[in-house]
Amino acid sequence: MVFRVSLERVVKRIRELEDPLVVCHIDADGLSSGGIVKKTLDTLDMKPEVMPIRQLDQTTYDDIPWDRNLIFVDLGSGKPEWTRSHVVIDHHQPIQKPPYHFNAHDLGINGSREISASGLSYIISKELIGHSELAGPAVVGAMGDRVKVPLKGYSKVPLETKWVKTVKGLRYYGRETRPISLMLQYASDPFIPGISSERSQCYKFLQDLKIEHSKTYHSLSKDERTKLNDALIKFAAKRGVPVHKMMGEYYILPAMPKGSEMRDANEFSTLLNACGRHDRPEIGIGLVTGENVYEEAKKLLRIHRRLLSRGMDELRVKGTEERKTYHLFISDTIKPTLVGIVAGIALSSRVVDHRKPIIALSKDKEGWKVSGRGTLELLDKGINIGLAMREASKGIGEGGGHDVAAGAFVPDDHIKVFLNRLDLIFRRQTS
Ligand SMILES: [Mn+2]
Repeated sequence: MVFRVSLERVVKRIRELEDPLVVCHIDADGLSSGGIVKKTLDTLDMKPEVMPIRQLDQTTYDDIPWDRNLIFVDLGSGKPEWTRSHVVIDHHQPIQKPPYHFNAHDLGINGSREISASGLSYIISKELIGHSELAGPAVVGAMGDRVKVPLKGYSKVPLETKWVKTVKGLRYYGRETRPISLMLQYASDPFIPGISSERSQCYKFLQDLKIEHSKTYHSLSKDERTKLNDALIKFAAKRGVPVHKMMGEYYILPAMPKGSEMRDANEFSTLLNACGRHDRPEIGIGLVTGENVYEEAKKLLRIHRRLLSRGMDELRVKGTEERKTYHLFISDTIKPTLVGIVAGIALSSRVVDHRKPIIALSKDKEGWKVSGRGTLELLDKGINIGLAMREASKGIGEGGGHDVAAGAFVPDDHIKVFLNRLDLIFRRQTS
């Protein structure tokens, strides 16, 4: 009931808005959501504008035309004092319940693991224009924000359509665009000893199965795919890998071109992230709304990959400082927007010991951008990076995020205290 009432109130409000401006976050979920709302309002001939921003705080406050009719997506709940009279579609922890805020938590949904802003945006879109191809991006945003798979509850609404196909298979990255040899080499979480990060072993493994290594997972015949799945699981089981985490449900966008990142929801989310993190969020919005910007986005993805691999080189050369409960990596060259991804790769590819979380620091103006990453295994042991970041930055900085990936900003003077606090918090979480 709360859900229906809230939905109808927000939808009615959106219809009334003149000359609306959509303000969205620049990550995959933010761009998916922003694109969904934009395209929906385009369809209604409301001619919206979109303004993607890195975050909503003092540093961006002055950029926002507060006298216009604003629709915030994937942000806004944390600043009710600013967004109170505007529409907000968000899944981050709310502080208040203003009338036009459509927030997962107020609707009885666990916003951090069960739905993304893109999922909520799609529900609003469906109410306004019915089911549409925007079901695809709805799932893409969910993958970007690591919503729990199989999707459930309201997150399943896009799955009712022909624009999203639910399939079962290996949960590793690159099923649509990477040669299988590469997909296996980069397979992590769960990590497979003897396959992950072992290039020549991957070739041998495929050769033994008589599977052409340059084919993609999706281009294998059904028989080949079954053969590969079975053999890989058997191999991994012998080496103590939690094999139930290797296979699972994932989502394909069948209307998208074969061989493009846009066909696999996970790969699409990486493509969007590349746009946002390399200062071309409008390209990401264009992908979602169906403009002809794929080649441009691909270029950004290539730059993204190059910078990540340079970041990994720096981490390998410099190494990490070992704290009691975590690895500390202080980067000199990696962009603040990429350092978290590099930290995540280091952990999942076991370049650093996977039994401790990693905290990475990158210099940002008057302070430090902090990124923390964990693994699913660490979550099982009680680690929650998001809560740790929030607690450690209390009174000295700003921090928060998801259980497995989170960040903070801490001024120079306080970074030591912050890092010491993290040690105490992680110890408490696992005791
Ligand atoms: Mn989000």
